[in-house]
Amino acid sequence: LHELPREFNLCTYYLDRNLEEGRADKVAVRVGEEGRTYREVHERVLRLTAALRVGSDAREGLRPEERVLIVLPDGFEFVETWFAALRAGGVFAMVNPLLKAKDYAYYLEYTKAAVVITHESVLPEIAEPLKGARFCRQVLVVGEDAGGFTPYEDALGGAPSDAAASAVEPTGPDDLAGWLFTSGSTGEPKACVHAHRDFAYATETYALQVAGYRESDICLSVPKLFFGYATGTNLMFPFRVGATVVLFEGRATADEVLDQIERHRPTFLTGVPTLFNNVLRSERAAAMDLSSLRVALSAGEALPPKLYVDWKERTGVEILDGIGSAEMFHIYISNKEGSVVPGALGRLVPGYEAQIVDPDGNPIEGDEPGRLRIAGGSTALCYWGDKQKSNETYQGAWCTTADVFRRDADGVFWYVGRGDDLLKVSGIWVSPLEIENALLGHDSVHECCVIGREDSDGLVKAHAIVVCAEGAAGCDELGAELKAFLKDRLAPHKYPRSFEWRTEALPRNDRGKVARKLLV
Ligand code: 3SK
Repeated sequence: LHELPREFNLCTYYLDRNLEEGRADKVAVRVGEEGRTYREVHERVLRLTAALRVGSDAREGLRPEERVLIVLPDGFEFVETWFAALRAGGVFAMVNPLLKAKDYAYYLEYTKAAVVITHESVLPEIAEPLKGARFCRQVLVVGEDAGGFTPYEDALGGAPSDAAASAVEPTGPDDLAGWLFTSGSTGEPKACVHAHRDFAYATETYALQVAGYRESDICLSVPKLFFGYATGTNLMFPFRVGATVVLFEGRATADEVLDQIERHRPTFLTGVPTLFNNVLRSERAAAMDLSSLRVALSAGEALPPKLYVDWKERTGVEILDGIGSAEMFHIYISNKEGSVVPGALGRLVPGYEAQIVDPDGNPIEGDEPGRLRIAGGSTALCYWGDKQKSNETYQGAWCTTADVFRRDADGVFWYVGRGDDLLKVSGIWVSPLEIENALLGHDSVHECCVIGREDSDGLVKAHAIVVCAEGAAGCDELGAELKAFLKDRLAPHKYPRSFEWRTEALPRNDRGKVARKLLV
């Protein structure tokens, strides 16, 4: 990555560049039937920047380095808010608009956000916490009924129009730009604190050199923009190359995603394994034209190899599975078009280094599994307000993850599992993921999750929670059939000793990952 200039702001880097490079009249964002050009998005971002700076109700506006809490569904306003916060020198923090009052009370206190931008649909949960928010000076609400707070459109309409009010704050590459939340396996969510340069680094490496975004792309995402994975793939990366972004409100069911594909003919799909699975099993998708797709990305949880193969057979498109994290902002190990290894996570993204280490932190030789440590120019500075966790995770340029990997002789990384999910069976470490992938090879299994459960002798054994495919039913006979099926595929200590049948989808968190904590 070239040296960044002394003055560097992500709003200029992602948005203004499109005007400078002749794309002002190109559609930047589509929501339903409406499309807005880069010029139109830019114009509204300037007005919002000015509005944030002046403040409302005679209260002081946003100052550089203060947090702007974004609690919005996907739509034009999310994009505008994200850019305006940065342009004014603020720090974005994004949370799910479907949370409960107690969650918002936590985020308001933890971020000490000076500005909150939300939507009328969130008011039933966020209104009370906002009244008690000690640090918040400005609340803008998108929608018809602002519930006594400032209507978003009024703030834009009343913003000063002089150039100084909407000028880009002359931040530097190392100034703070955004917080990305990580839920971790225990405790309250914590924010990984990132500077402007971190986001540009991952864009120039992963987005341009691995995912391969193009100006002609039309991008659609299953995860919502508040999740860093999608903020990258469906906002930052497409804007970097002047592509078009499609956004929609509401849940990304298979049907909704197929509607969006039919209407917008996307070339670039950001997905998660469950969605690929649900689309493949949908009768509607079987009869649909999916030929607009050029690239599909997967992250967030492991992509079963069978799913990769079935999807490729059906669409002709390879899914580029990768692993990323809020700590590193985005994906640092990924498959690449033309060299995908089904079941593996691929190779290091250019610009990143990795070590696989033993429990004492010493690098492991050969292809033995161990904890992954990663270094690269997008590493967060710290976890906000948690020195101990920061010290445990960030050591100089290195970020130690909770993920266990092995690297084969070709430099390909294989995910073994999260350190805290691995099971010790008969004294040997067992990866639940390996068992899950084997189970998914059976036609009767739609979804599954393997956890450790003590048997009557108090010994930990693999226990499988299975959601059956349509037409199959969980029963002792199916359990016996699955055990027989796995015997040819797994070592004897690995296959599940017990099964539990579910008729409903497995519980997932708001990023689409199976909520294992709720199953153990
Ligand atoms: O947390 C994740 O799974 C993730 C994946 C890809 C990019 C970014 C993130 C946070």
